[in-house]
Amino acid sequence: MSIPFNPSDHAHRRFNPLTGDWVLVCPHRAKRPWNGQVEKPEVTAIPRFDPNNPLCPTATRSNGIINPDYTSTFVFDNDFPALLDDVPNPDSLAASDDGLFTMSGAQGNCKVMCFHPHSDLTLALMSHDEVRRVIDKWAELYEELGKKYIWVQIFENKGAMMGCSNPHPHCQIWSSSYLPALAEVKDNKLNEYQKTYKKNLLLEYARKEIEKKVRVVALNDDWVCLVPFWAVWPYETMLIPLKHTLRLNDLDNSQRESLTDIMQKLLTKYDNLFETFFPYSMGWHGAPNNNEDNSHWQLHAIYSPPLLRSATVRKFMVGYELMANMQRDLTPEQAAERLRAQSDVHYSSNKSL
Ligand code: H2U
Repeated sequence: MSIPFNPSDHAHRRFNPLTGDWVLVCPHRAKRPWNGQVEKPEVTAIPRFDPNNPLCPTATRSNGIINPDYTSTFVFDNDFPALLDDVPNPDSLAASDDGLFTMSGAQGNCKVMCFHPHSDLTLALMSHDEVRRVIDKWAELYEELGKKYIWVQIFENKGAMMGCSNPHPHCQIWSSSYLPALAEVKDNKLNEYQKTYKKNLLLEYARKEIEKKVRVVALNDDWVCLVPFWAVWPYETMLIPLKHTLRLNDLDNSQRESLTDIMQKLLTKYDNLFETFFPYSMGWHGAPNNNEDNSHWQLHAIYSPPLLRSATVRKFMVGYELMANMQRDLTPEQAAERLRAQSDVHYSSNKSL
């Protein structure tokens, strides 16, 4: 082949040093016509208050408990928790010496956190102070739950397309007695990198991405928002603090203020991209709570949005992705460029950040 390689035109694979996974990038496919499924646009006319919505203030939840008339954030134990503290471990006979039928115990706690009393708001549309209170509450919960659980997973499923069961702005917090699979992989990879290169992988990565600029979506004094070099979802992004920070509760006042700014900027750009309430799953990853040396860790957030071409055409992680290798069409650089180009003023309002 005599044509020189061009990553914007030619299929190639990229390595994710955080997980050890590869992603297949096929930029030429972004030009193909789409005859597949078109999702119904998400219903955006959500009532501010619905007495039958169990996440609203004063509403009655499925278990009969009445929510307080909350005015800021509101946290409660999930009425249908996936993880419970009071669960026995499998006995030693359950460990199989042929390596084929191994079980391990799983204890934990699941909480739901409402961001705001109004159902028609999102983090992009809430005020700066309201979002700051969400960040403070995340940090507080992280600290409190981290005293008991090795891993505290804060995540937000936004939009029905991402399995969110309720339009009210909220996230979930699942704390566990074990390191979840992805956390364990990252812990190992971050540790290996630190040992090999004598550098913190994510701090080094963030520094180099800021120099290169092509995948940076937004930058301020404390944070960078970028489309990772190894992104799998079309508009996947990461938020990384610029200084070494292990966990959410380690963020100082300046980092929390600038996180509020950059998060709202990103979420506004997301919404503006296809003029829709952009669906996504997001989550925070920080050092495990294991009293070990975790200097190889660096706090970060990951946003995984499913939309590809419009408010109604999504990326499906099916066939090749499930059976062989994650695959994407537009390049991370193209995705970053499109996000960067979006206004910081939300399309539905005159609100400027
Ligand atoms: P999702 O929209 O991401 O599914 O989160 C909503 C959570 O709220 C879900 O986990 C919980 C569900 O179990 N929930 C309650 O705990 N009580 C209720 O009355 C309704 C929903």
